[in-house]
Amino acid sequence: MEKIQNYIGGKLYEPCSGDYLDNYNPATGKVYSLIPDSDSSDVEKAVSAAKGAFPSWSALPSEKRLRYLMAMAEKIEENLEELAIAESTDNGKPLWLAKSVDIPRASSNFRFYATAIAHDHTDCYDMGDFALNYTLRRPIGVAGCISPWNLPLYLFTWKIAPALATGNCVVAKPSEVTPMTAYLLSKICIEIGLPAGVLNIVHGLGHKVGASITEHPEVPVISFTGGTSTGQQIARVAAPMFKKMSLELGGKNPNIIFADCDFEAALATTKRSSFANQGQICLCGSRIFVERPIYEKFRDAFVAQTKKMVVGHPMDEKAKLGAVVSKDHMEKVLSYVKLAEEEGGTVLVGGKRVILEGEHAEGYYLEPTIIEGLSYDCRTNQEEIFGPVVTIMPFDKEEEVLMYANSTKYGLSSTVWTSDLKRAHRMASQLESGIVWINTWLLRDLRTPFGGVKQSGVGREGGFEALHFFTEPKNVCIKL
Ligand code: TXE
Repeated sequence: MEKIQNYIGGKLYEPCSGDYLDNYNPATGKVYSLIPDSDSSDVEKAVSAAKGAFPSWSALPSEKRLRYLMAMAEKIEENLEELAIAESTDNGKPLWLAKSVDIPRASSNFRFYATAIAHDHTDCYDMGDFALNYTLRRPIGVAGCISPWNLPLYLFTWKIAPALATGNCVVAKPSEVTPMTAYLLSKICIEIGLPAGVLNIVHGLGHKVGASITEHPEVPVISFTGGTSTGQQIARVAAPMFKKMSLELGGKNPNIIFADCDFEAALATTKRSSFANQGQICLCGSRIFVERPIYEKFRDAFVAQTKKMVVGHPMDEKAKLGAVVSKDHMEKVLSYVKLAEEEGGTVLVGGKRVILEGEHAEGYYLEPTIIEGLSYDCRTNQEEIFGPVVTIMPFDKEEEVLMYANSTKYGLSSTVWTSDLKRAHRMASQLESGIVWINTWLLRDLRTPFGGVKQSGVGREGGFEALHFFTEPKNVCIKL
């Protein structure tokens, strides 16, 4: 049984405790590897390694750091197949999805930030003959990066890349549910000769390893992606310590479809925005609102096409959906289907566990599920389910659907389908979310600010937002 190891000070180590946790393959429901059950002593080792590496790493000229990040990007590309199989085995997502989205994006994350620091600049405020101001942007020190299980390497590197690019050193914790690609990344770091201590990866449980990173007095900046309640817990600890925090949390995103939309495009994309990655993307459009004139036509076409979607094991090329990430999560999602029916909803398609043949019989597979007949403010329409479950309902007026869309405690992303340009701008300006897609979904330009409002988080990732998050500005004013 493979034993994953921590990566600290440039080397691979067993956890100080010597203890390990089971790592399950969601496609079979079986344990297939072991994860270090690390604790605060492993975090202490990692923080001191990061502190030790910081002076020289932060002093490196950016074009030197750029080369290390480019080498990471290239090695990830070279190891695409192995990384994709590891990701798909660990998370349950179809292999074709890991190969086409997760791993290529991990490579792009490193490449994007490597080149960003080659062109970054700061400001100068010229007061004529009187004085001159210039802004210095300097790395902060040891950054704590904590990431979730839904897009493991994709989101892990989305934090690590800008943190390293700006000259910080990192103590990173992947989710204990999907540790494998982070472990393979540590081997890539060793292969490319990343200086010891620049990146440290400590595996283990959130309340032990994650909490140790969050509360460590020598980790002044925390970048977190995960559940809203965990984000609240992190903020409770880090805020009184005046740590800088980026919190990318949950979502309950509206998908608003007007009668004047491009019907086929809206239908095709809605299938993806509803069920991609088994609905385990914080950006999924889990609440679908359709203008009444096309409501029945759209609903019936969406149900008919969803019925045809294949749920299969991750290595099955025909599988549109693979396994959800864990038994607990499968049961959580099924409990929401039950709640929806208790709240008066009707399951139009799906709603049940799928039992596959042979070695996959105990895997965690769920049918893509569409539910109608619920009120906009019931729990099913207000709480994040984070599985292949969407609700659908009609609306008559813009003001009505805006009220529905903005009615949750979340505000991460929204999607609007219309051919009326004025209405598109009007809706975009009134929707309470950090991201609005018009006639598309999940079209990503890494330069754009990424993040949500309300309980979807604090701060933004992406582009220069991330470079500014991982640096401290200092204004120097010289009297002439
Ligand atoms: O997230 P957690 P989970 C949502 C989704 C999901 C829920 C919980 O609704 O059902 O969050 O998912 C670490 N201090 N999203 O359990 O618990 C933990 O070990 C420090 C949305 O994965 O937030 C893991 O590495 N760290 C999200 C990371 O936090 C702690 C994607 C995320 O775990 C900690 C995933 C603590 N006290 C889930 N407790 C998105 N926005 O994309 C846990 N962790």
